[in-house]
Amino acid sequence: MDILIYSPDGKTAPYETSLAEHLREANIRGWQPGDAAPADYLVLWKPNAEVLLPRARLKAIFNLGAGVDGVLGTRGEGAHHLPPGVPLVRLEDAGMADQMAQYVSAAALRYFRRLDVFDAQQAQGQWKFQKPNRLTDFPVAVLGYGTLGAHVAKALKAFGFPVRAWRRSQRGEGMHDSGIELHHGDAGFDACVSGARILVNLLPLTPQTENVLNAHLFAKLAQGAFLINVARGAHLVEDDLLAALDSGQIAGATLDVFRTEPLPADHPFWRAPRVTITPHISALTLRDETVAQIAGKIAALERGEAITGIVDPTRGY
Ligand code: OXD
Repeated sequence: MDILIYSPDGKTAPYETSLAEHLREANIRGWQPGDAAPADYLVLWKPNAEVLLPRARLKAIFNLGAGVDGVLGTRGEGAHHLPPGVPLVRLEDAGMADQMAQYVSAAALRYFRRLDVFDAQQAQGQWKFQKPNRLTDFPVAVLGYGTLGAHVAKALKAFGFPVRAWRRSQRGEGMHDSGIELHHGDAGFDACVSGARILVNLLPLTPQTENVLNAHLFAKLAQGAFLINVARGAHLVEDDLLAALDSGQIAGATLDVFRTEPLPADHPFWRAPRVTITPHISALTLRDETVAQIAGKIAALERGEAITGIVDPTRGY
């Protein structure tokens, strides 16, 4: 069995070594320009078009991340580069769900416990009491209720936040899951976000979700709401956020993802006092967990078994 690994930075060696430990009989190679040789499996992140050219024997393509917009393109334009009939498989959790839950909980609790306000006071040398918030006044809306979104929503619920969540299609569950109020489809979107104090974005990036974090949506949240974006920069209309911060409609934003990464030095977010910036670290791809998951799926496919995590390229996730 031949496995070909591609990463835009060319640093495939640690993945080659680690995969070889799981799949001892496999021939594993890192992609080099001009490599059009057969491969049974491709393991990749943000591939160029050449990597995806039709390749003899190809059985599946594994994405080294949860979001597949790096393969399909922001607007799904890359879908037609995929070799026909070859499933694209995304990473499921692989240690990311716990990291996401920690990051989002930390950001939500920071706003709820007003640590952002105390930070600002400290910078002014101010010792000043702030009335505590009540959890009942802090409904959280989580956009995206897949593997990561559901884990995040449950973590927030465990802290006592009233949590609502939205996903595009209903998957058998009713209107509640573990105390989380669930909403679906276009009809359920407003009910999920209306009056929310914290908006958490975990949506996949698709043509339908690009620019979803915009002035129209911000106006539906509670006055002085907070935004936590851990999905993709292209979900956010940046000028709308800056205007909502100016007007006070949004009181603070924690952003881990940006349209251009690294965030350019002259970007206004760097100077926006109520924007917290982190460098796309909310949930890192952990090599050991990732490789174990991919190797397990390759072994299952070789045994002729079905696997989970197969992406529907027309939906984009
Ligand atoms: C992912 C990411 O999609 O790292 O997994 O952003």
